[in-house]
Amino acid sequence: MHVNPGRIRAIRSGEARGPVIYWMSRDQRVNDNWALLYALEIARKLNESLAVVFCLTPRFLEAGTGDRSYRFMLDGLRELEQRLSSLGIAFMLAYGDPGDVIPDLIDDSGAGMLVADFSPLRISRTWKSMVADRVEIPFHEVDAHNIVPCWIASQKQEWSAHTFRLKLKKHLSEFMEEFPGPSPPPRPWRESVENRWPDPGTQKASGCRIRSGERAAAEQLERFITEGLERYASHRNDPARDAQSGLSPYLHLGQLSAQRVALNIMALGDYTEFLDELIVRRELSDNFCYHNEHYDSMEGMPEWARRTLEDHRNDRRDYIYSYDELEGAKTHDDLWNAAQLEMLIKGKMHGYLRMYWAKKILEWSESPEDALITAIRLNDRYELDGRDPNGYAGCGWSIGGLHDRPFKERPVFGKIRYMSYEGMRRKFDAREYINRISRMADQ
Ligand code: FAD
Ligand code: FO1
Repeated sequence: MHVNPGRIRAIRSGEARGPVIYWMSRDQRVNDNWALLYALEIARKLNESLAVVFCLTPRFLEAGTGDRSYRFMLDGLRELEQRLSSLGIAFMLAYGDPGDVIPDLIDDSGAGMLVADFSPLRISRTWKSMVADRVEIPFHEVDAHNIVPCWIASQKQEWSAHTFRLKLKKHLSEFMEEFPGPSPPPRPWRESVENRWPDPGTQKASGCRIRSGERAAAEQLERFITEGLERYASHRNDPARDAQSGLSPYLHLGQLSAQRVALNIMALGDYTEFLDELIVRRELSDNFCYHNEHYDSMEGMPEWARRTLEDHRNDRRDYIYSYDELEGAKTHDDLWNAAQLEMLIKGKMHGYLRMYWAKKILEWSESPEDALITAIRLNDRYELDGRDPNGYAGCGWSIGGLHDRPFKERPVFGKIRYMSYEGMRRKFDAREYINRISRMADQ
């Protein structure tokens, strides 16, 4: 079986000859990975070897090597090294800026073909164009993250989930195929590889309670299917109950394929609410970041939302909190503080509270611009699933009216959808949630 050519784009074309390198970044898994399958397909065609390279940078957006998110990622990469080795595929952990490291590695190894996975984020695109400028071998990119490749789903930025859903539906049956298993390449990598792993002792003790890696991801999916899926539609917006899938940290780092999740769940029945979040909402975020270079600033927000926020720029704010006060969960609002603490402790805030959390940052900041910067900074610093298109779309939706419509006008928010403390208390048992988080903080 061949990888659907619609998933593949040539960043640099040419005739491939020699060993193949898959530069892995966003899709950190062995199973159900179209980029790995494509690299294997080329290696077979050339009767050549394959190595997977991960280029570790000291910082990635708001995260740095000592942080919990790095620890989580590195735990998964260690498991990946073993899985690849059992398939006869070399794994190299390289250090430094990919724009330098990848071309040097290609020169040193005599590789004849480079394959990369896809991300719409600015940083990943910059890395790729730096690499493309320096290499002279064919360089192909595979969208192994989205079910419908981002460049096929839509050729423009979509303004609502509704219009995007209609476009995705046209392509879903073509791309929602079962994955073949990966098989060993025809030849082993010429040299044996000894990776130097960062010393876990130098990393901050992690308060992370979420296990990392492909195995943990598959187990979490199974657990959700047996224990959570049936009550997802009715309880997913209740932070006092544990009815979300818990899959986002794994999906973010590509330790789990969204297409695998969709295939397994679609085989069980009609779980529209879950599949709509997993497919439409998630892929809409990639559409946003891919087509809008200002995805992380107010400049990238819809015109109506910027106008209404401008009209209310000088409205009186009852509270204004500094970044440090927000980071330290030191506001007058016990529900907001609990949500912030959940993120600090667990690395994963409940999805329903993320909306409330970001909207209150708008209410308590000097300006919408400050609010968006603060929300993204905290989200990217502390969420295990942060630094992801979903985060930019989520903060944009809450603060900048992205993918949303105008609501009744009110102070500070203008026509941006508002959420209140009282409204949250009517929807779920806020006291129960706050107590649960304070017990977690005491542990
Ligand atoms: P489930 O409800 O079980 O959903 C399953 C999967 O569907 C998720 O893992 C995710 O991939 C996708 N999904 C669900 N809701 C959304 C959504 N609203 N938009 C896009 N995809 C969605 N998600 C992130 O992955 N990373 C982030 O950094 C992030 N930051 C957010 C910030 C704000 C302010 C808001 C409002 C939302 C944010 N989200 C983010 C979206 C959403 O809240 C999370 O994806 C979800 O809570 C993750 O938990 P789960 O996997 O248990 O979700
Ligand atoms: N990708 C890399 O290629 N190298 C890194 O060092 C790296 C660090 C990193 C840390 C936290 C995190 O959440 C993601 C990180 N990623 C890194 C990127 C990631 O796998 C995705 O490519 C992006 O999040 C784009 O969606």
